[in-house]
Amino acid sequence: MKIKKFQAASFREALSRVKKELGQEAVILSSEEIKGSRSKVEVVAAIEQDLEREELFNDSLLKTGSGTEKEGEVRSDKVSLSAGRPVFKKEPAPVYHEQVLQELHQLRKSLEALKDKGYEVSLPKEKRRMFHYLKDRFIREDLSLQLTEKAADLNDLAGLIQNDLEMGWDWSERKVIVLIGSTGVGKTTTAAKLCGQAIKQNKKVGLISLDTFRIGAVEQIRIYSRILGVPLIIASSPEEVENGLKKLEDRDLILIDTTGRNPKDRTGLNELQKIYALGIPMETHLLISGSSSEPFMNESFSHYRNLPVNWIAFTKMDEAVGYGSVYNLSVLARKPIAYLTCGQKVPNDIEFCNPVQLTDLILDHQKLNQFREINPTH
Ligand SMILES: Nc1nc2c(ncn2[C@@H]2O[C@H](COP(=O)(O)OP(=O)(O)OP(=O)(O)O)[C@@H](O)[C@H]2O)c(=O)[nH]1
Ligand SMILES: [Mg+2]
Repeated sequence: MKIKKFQAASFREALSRVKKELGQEAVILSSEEIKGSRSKVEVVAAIEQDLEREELFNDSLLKTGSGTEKEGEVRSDKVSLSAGRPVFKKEPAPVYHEQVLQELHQLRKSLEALKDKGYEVSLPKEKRRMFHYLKDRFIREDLSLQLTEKAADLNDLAGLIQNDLEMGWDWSERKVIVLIGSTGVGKTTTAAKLCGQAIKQNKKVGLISLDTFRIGAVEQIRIYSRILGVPLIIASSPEEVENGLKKLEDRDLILIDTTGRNPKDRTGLNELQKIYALGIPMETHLLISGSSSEPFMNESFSHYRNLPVNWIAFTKMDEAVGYGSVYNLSVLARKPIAYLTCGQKVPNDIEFCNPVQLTDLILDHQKLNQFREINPTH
């Protein structure tokens, strides 16, 4: 690329000189007005490689010996004769040369980066700010964009998120709840927490455990049933579940704890299908760990999506990096959120918050521990 600076009395004159010297293909890199007693304009123009190559080729015909230019030097158009051989007069490179090249390089890099970001470029400044605000809170790009398009300003975002969040789980009527979810997500602990909270509200509670698979699982739930003073039935078949439910007929709330399975393993699903085949009215809570990665959350949801999931509950929110994934999953799965669990303590570490409070947590307005100080469940 050849770059040259032109000064003239007017832009028109400068441009015609650029065309004359560098040709029609020349591009203008910068232009500015120079104030003074007689105002002038300065135009920096460049011409692409081909012409340069052509010139080099022509020059090389004139050159003798090795005579290539050192860095920082440019060829002059003027040729003089020295010892009968034509040589170029070397002139120091104009200061702007390196700078302009660097700026061009930077400009190209920025343009490429912007091109990669696609739609982001087309967002006005304020919208771009909203988009990044949401993305920084782990809300998916496509959902962030949707919210950004709908919102007039940052304050609008909270309202939009609240509207998208379906919540409001309650236990005003008698319920049989099946807790399902991947291994170690917190099913047994959550069953115990729900029992404890229900007891606080003077409800009669019962526990059924289907987990005879994992070593120690029966022992774990037995300890909880003993501490909470709740009847426990261990069932290893659908018939035993049916019989267990009959025995617990006088209970306001019955929690069925199930075996945790790897979301890639379908065996667990078949066992659960048999329980649903009993035709007994049950409510299913799919537990998803808020501390797991978003792809894992999505996989866990997909694994159980063919079961009659009524509610999603997010566990281990105390270990979560952000709450955006809670919004992402509930919107994409189109399932309401029952509650969040936020620690290992039974029965206190469970929150039955509403969309306004959850939105505050998602948007990071209120940290979880502050929220818990303001809204003690105990
Ligand atoms: N930090 C944190 N830990 C939790 C929470 N809920 C449960 N845990 C812990 O997670 C671990 C697994 O909990 P469990 O209740 O046994 O999980 P599970 O889903 O029943 O496990 P499996 O039956 O083996 O599938 C235990 O150490 C719990 O104390 C929570 O909300 N926050
Ligand atoms: Mg368990």
